[in-house]
Amino acid sequence: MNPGQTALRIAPITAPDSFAADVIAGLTAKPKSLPPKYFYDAVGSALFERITRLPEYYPTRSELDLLNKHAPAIASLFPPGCALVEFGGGSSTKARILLRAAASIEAYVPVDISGDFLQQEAARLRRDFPHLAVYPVAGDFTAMIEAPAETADQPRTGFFPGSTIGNFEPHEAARFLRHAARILGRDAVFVVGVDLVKPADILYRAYNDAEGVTAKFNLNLLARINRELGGHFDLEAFEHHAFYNSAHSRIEMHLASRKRQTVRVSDTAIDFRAGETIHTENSYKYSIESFRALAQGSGWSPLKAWTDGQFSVHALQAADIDA
Ligand code: AVJ
Repeated sequence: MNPGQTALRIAPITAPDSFAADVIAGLTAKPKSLPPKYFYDAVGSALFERITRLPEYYPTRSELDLLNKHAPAIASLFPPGCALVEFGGGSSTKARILLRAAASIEAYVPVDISGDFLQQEAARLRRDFPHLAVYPVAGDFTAMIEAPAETADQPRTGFFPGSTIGNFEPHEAARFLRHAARILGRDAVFVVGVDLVKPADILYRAYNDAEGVTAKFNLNLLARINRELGGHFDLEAFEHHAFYNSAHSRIEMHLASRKRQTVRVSDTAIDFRAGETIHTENSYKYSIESFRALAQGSGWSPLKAWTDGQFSVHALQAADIDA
């Protein structure tokens, strides 16, 4: 390696791939479910990119506008010489807004399961921000034990955009926030993007777009099982269902069997009743207040929140655990 060039740090931080085991467990459970993290193979990631540009899917546009508009205010909260740790930072589009605004960021640590994407992105970032140290970590960010040793002496800032936190059950979100507090350490600031509760028709349209891209994204999970695990799903025999469950403040996505059928996945036969669904995703929505309460109960003090009425960006400060 050339002197002066930053080492690419890919640390194995998860158990070997458990896709097969998770799929069989989910499809043999009652009710059937699959973890949403498996949406994002190459095909699924490309479909998600298309979702973010759909007219009905407001969250990405809202969050980008909020970050652009308030980047100086957000950056002013960062400790000098800090390392920015992004949870799920595969494409650094949103982090770049903070990197441009905050001269205080000395290092950037994107943590993502897609290792190839991370490598490409790290190279581009080093070119665009020559003074920035980039330490990519390939792995599941919920399983990350600690920040890279290279950042041990730097104060840390966390970044968790996209309302990815909405994929967690509220108690899991609380656990993740506490976990992030441990990784980020004393005096850390944490910037979290959170989608807001709003009228059901707007939410419905955001997950039932006219072009059918979200349906393709959902069905790709079955296509991926066919490709990678020798599954025998007929994609025509399942349909995309997405609806707002107001009792739980969450969008639910399901794949519904159009008929009674048996589908073989490697050595396991899975029976479906007509209309039976596989629950593939929850996307929890919060109010500013309900998210603040969640953060407050999970090791963080709310510092500030920015919103356009649709989406919110929260800045949290690590609560002093010794106090
Ligand atoms: C990436 C989890 C924030 O919940 O809105 C988009 C994923 N699913 N359309 C979301 C998603 C269907 C997205 N998150």
